[in-house]
Amino acid sequence: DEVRSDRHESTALPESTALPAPTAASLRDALLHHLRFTVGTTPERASAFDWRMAVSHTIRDRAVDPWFESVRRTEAEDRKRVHYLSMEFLIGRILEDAAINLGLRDTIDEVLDGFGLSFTEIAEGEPDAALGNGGLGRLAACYLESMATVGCPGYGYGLRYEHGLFEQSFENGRQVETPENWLATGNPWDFTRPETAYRVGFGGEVIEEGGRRIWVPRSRVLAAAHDTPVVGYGARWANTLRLWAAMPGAELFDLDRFNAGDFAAASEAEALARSLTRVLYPNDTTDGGKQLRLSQEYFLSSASVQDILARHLGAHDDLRRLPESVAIQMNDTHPAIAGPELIRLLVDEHGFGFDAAAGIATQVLGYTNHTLLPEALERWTVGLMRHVLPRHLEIIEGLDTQFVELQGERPDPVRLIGGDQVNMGDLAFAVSHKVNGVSALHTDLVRKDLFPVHDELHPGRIVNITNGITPRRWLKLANPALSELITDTIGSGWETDLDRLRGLEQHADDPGFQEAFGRTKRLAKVRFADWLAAEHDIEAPLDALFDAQVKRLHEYKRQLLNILWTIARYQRIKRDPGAGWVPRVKIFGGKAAPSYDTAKEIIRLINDVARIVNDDPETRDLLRVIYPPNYGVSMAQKLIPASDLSEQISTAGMEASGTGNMKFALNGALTIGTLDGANVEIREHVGAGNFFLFGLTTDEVAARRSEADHARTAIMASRPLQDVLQSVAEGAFSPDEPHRHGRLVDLMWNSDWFLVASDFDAYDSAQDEVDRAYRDSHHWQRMAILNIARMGHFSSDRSIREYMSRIWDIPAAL
Ligand code: GPU
Repeated sequence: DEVRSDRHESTALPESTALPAPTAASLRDALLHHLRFTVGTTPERASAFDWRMAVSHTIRDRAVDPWFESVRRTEAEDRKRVHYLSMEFLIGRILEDAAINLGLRDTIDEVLDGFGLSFTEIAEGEPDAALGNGGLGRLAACYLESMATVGCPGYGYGLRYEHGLFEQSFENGRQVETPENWLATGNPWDFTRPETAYRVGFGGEVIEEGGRRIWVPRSRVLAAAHDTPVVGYGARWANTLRLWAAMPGAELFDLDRFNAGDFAAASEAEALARSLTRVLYPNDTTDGGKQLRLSQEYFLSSASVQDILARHLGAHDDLRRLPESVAIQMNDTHPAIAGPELIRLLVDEHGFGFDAAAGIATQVLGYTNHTLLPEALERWTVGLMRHVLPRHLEIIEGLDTQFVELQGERPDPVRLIGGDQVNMGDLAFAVSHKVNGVSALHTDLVRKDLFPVHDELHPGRIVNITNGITPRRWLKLANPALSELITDTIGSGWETDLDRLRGLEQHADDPGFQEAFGRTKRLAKVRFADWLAAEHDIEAPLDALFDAQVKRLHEYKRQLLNILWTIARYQRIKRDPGAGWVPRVKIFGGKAAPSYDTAKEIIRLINDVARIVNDDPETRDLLRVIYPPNYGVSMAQKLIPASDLSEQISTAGMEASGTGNMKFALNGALTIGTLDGANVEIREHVGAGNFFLFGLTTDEVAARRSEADHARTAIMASRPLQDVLQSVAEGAFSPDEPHRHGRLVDLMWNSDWFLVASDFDAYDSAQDEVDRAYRDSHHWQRMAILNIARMGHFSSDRSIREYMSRIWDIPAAL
């Protein structure tokens, strides 16, 4: 149901319009041109905003040639492309990242300097593109950047939410959410393509006509493309991030119904269009159950699959050969309806038989699983599915029948539709040729606990691809001082070949290098502390150990363990102030889903503890608790380089991978962590001696949970924990409302599903070990340097190359 085809992207650039070489002089001319003709002002009158717009357009222009050239080559060489479908892209700011990848970071700096302006200040005016919740969305952003850097032809497909993740503030320690508004001042990065638009149907019924099933939707919404070029490092390749916006417009208004007097129905599609891409669902590890969410997922899937087929048919006439030119990767089950949608289009619109269509879909699709948490495994009721997507329900029933047949005589077969629920994980598995977990441990558990039957029926379909992070944003951009030191020491090249960091190993014991590394850490601390003071009026003592836990608030991530331990430390300092404590700043950051009450109570406890501890003159030089509000990508870029200790303390078996863990270690923070997710592999790479391990293993967690009264038993065995819980229960941190945290204390004693009590003493001992190691500064610096040197494996370039060879079957174009 394409409205107009894509003409823009295949247009090769005529020689004559190619831009002049990007010298300071030519960039200056371009900047003044944009200031005058795009922004409509003069250097004398331009505000910081005006300058940022002009700079962004100047930089964006430079992405266009590599972008067109990449499309031209992909088409000329008829290359296979990957299409990464994700409900989330947690990008952050774009300007500085683009400038770095285009090799223009220093030149534009120089140009702005000529106007008495600071590039850094201008860049920091840009709002974060926060079209995601946490790790899953940030991973998608790292992967797009790596695809462009290694030369993997492809597209990111997502939704252009008008409002990204909510903004968090604290009122009396409580989380308050306000709408985010990143588009309010215009987005200089996207190319709007109102003519590249598809109709997406919702609801209605399926009728039979000449032996064919025909879906007659009740309403149709237009999906319009907005494209952002994604340039790889060195600008040798660029891909497209295509975000769909639901478009109101004449197309949507049902004039026939209106004329027939059905006024409400006539504007139904219009109302749906207005709400579809209005706002990102703020749940991390989603707990769905909302019709609008299913509609969003279908809107993304349908528009993207239609676009993919249209592009294929623009160059080939045979859809049977789709798997030779197209791979589609589903980022968790959120876009899993793309499977049934592809089958529907092949069967209903292109005349394929069901089995042939399902076969093609399966060869094209891949599914990445990001969680085992039962509340996060998407399920939709059959009733809702029939109401929103009646034809897709029939197709899922067909796939279910196939899948049950495959299981032969198995007594209690796994069903894609179980009872009155459609299981999106089972569906995604059934329509994919590869299913991957995101760390070695997680993939093991996916095999054993989540999909044992599927695994038996399709041996080899499940593979592991451990997550990665882009070293451009998370080292070169975020930590310029350390990056420079690294380049001075081992030369450049590590940006695209992160294994070269190994070259730092031989300097780990060198006091000169240690000192230089220490200076970069200090600089990062100053930068972060200055920002904290300016932005949040929070003071951070620079000589303390910076101990950070930043991530979404979730019980399984155990911020509660961290804050309870902080209270224990506070009590000990009070008891024995002169015991030679290592000064610590405990840094927390992260948002709770607005409906997640327990997570919000934990936020309040942290803020309550901060208020008491930070105001206590006896302890404030030795212990500080800070919780800057509204953690996001840009805050992470400042905080991570400044950190000494990285808290990765989830209950074993529950964090699929973690990626923050990688960012910290790459910036020379040591990890205190459990054997969970990618922690396991990080520890193997950096060396067990350079990692503070504690806690129950996955198997021990399962065993402990089955012990009656494990919480009470563990608390009774730990005097420090008892004291902590008692003080919280008595209101030591909420004197105005002594019982404020009673429910959390009660949860600890009576349930403690996440085994905070069981791991408390082990965590406490590991924290003692941290102090001991930190006191020996040479020892600490050595460990930190070895962490950096051995993190090459965790570049997202490595992850993407694995996807290309093991799932997508795409060779690098470069
Ligand atoms: N993750 Br499912 C999210 O951030 N959101 C989700 O909805 C789901 C998973 C995270 C995992 O919790 C984290 O362990 C992992 O590193 C990340 O996805 C990327 O794989």
